[in-house]
Amino acid sequence: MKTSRREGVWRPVGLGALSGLLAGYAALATAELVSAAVRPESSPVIAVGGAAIDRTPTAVKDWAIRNFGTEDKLVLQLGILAVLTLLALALGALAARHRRIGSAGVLLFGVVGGLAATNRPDSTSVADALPSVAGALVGAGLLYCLVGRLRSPRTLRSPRSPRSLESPAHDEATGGWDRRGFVLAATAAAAASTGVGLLGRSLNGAQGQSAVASRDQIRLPAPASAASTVPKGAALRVKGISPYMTPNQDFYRVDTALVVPKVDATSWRLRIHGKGVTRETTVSFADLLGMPLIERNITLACVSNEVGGPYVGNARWIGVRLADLLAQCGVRPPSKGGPADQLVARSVDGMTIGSPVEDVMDGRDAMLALGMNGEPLPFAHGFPVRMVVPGLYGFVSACKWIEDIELTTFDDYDPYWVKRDWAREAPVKTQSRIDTPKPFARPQAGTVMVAGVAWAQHRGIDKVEVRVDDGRWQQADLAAEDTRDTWRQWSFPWKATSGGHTLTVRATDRTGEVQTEKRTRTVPDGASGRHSVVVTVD
Ligand SMILES: Nc1nc2c(c(=O)[nH]1)N[C@H]1C(S)=C(S)[C@@H](COP(=O)(O)O)O[C@H]1N2
Ligand SMILES: [Mo]
Repeated sequence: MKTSRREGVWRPVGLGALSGLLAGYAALATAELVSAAVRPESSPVIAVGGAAIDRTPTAVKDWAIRNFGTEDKLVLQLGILAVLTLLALALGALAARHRRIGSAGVLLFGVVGGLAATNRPDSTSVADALPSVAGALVGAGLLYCLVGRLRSPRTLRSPRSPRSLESPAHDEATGGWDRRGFVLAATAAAAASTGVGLLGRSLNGAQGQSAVASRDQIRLPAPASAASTVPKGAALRVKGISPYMTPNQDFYRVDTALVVPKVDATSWRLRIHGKGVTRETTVSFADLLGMPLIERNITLACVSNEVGGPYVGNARWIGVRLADLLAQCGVRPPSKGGPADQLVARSVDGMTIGSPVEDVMDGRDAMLALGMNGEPLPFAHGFPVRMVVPGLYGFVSACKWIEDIELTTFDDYDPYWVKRDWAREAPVKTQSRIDTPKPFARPQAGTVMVAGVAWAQHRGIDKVEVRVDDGRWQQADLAAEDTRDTWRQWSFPWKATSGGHTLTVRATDRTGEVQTEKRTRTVPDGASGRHSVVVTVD
């Protein structure tokens, strides 16, 4: 009992919690400013968020991608902020009782943030720990000072706290604690933090400006080899169907980057090296622009796409044929005696993506893409350069913000997703989706247009069939084919009778394989099964 009275200095816990909140705010603001001097990705929320993404069990990550989609990162950051808020309140309340321990707790979180930042795959320097550590020092110091203003009358009367008796800050008239001093210090801290935080924000934003300027300056030359002209009949005029070409702003985005990397195209370089590379090469963006460019329509799909899901899109890409560039570096595919069977692409944000060298060099239009639907790549889609390989899921082919290509073997190296339960090799599975009617729609009885898309990149789609309830499979009308690397629209005029009905779709690819009804999860190599939609006909 005695000990607790001696150690436990009474201070208002609520004001302690408020001090904790202010300290947390000051810590994050300081970190934001320091991260502008290091790099934006080193700020604690981003670093902890990134570390969380790296460590999230594959099933949970997949669930997050499915449920929050492109918003998954926003949800994660808000979650981290909510946890930090609670921690700040708790540490502040603790500091009201145990000033040193509470303040030390803030320092501990600085260490956690610093470790997270230096352990990210794209971290190359211990400097990445600086924002977290500096933030924590400021936060801990502020908490210590603020809580110091909260002294109770009981403490004053205690003979064991003679220092408090002498404290000139104490003002008995305000109920025992230095209200004026606290309010002044708290207000000053909040104002200073806001200023520091905003300055950090704007400095971090300015760093992206040279990248934005470099993108604005790019004029994509005419391709040496143009894309197929999309046949007239490739795009159906059915309300509610996905447009044949997916506009950039609607194109799905899946990646681990909490801050979209902003790379300046003028200083960007791509290095090609590794096993069997007889002429190691580094190319600039200008070098690529000077090479013969190909333009191709290619449908890209994500392995995390559920049956019927939205993570698939079709775009017109312009870029350099990867096989030609590799051949210039002396690379031979395994079938021609080359020693490397895996091409590992590495991005500026530390992502690693492995593709079979054989696939990349087998004649398909694998490319280093510089443009998407007539403009330089959007930042979110990999500016300045990304890979695109027809027929393979994005996680084994479509490295965005690429900066390095290493020729190696599947035995020697497991890239990012493979370390997290996903397959080494993953060709796209034959899939089809009903875009309209939407689930639980209530169409009128009569002719209802059922329509959607089907894809089996690099094999091609030969047939799409629709089944109503448990009826027989009926052939849908296929839109004209663009290329076998693109998806194909389909439609089916359904004589709908009133009542509840289930519509199911299946596609057959050009190898003759019918889309399986066997349902599998997305992990490890893509979901299989058939898309169904339940509607009620009025
Ligand atoms: N640097 C980087 N590249 C990446 C990824 C990533 O997380 N980081 N995700 C891959 C995955 S899983 C897919 S499906 C495609 C998605 O490309 P998009 O966002 O342009 O649609 O990018 C691939 N390239
Ligand atoms: Mo993906």
